Amino acid sequence: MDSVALGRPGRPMQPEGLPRPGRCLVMGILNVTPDSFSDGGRYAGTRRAIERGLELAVQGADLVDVGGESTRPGARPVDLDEELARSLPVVRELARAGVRVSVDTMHAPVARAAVEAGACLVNDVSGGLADPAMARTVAALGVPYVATHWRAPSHEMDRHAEYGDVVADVTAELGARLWQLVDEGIDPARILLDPGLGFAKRPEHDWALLAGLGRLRQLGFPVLVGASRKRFIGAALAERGAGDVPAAGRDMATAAVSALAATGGAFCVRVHDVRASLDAVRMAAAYAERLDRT
Ligand code: PMM
Repeated sequence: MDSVALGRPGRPMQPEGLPRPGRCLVMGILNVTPDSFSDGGRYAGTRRAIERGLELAVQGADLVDVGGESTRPGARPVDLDEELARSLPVVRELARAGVRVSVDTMHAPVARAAVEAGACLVNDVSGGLADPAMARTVAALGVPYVATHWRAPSHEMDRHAEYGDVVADVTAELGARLWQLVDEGIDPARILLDPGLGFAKRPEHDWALLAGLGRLRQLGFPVLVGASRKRFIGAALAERGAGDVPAAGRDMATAAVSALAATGGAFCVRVHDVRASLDAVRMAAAYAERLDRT
């Protein structure tokens, strides 16, 4: 079995267990961490985080992605108990309130506990590389799984941002990863791929991947794009001679990138500002419907 065969051209790009609104999905970000790069500390308390999760759902998030460990460049890993203590009560309460919750974790015990607490998707920025038990755990849980392109832990990933053709390299590395994930029991119908913008990538790599989503999609799997407030957006917004626009000023540009990603065929975008990206992907869907393909 090779990665192309895995993707089975013609296979519907709709993972089992996720909604079908007829547009790109919008996943709202809920970092229950003191140190994430753009919202670290804002939702660190359980009660505040639950309120924020409910707010994201009201704003129209198709999924609320709860994470208890920062993955920003340079971040140090947190203790498993700490990650569980941060994310589990939030997952449980939101799921109880009827919110569709995903869990952003690289650790199998957290993935398992979160799904048992009501999460319906595991979002693993390491694509199963950080924890050798992750693939088998997700296979047993039977939930959709986001496999992100990843080369190294956050504290050393910047040293691994070397590529020939970044789109070809990321596609090949994710293709090889898929092979192993399926080999370890994950149902291919439940896998989503993610190019991992900002993870061992420099801004030029992120732009190339965004513009090259079509090549990644040729693997035959739905693609999730996590561009929200990332450095490549701040760099592209910088006025001549000035520094990058800070994270807090990147939401409108993020929405524009969401429209670009949706137009490029993304299945889901992961964002901080749900309302703006929801409008953006709706515009992309309306545009795609009328696109002159002659
Ligand atoms: N980026 C971050 C965290 N989780 N998950 C996926 N699937 N894709 C991403 O690009 C991604 C992610 C880091 O950003 P944040 O600190 O704003 O959450």
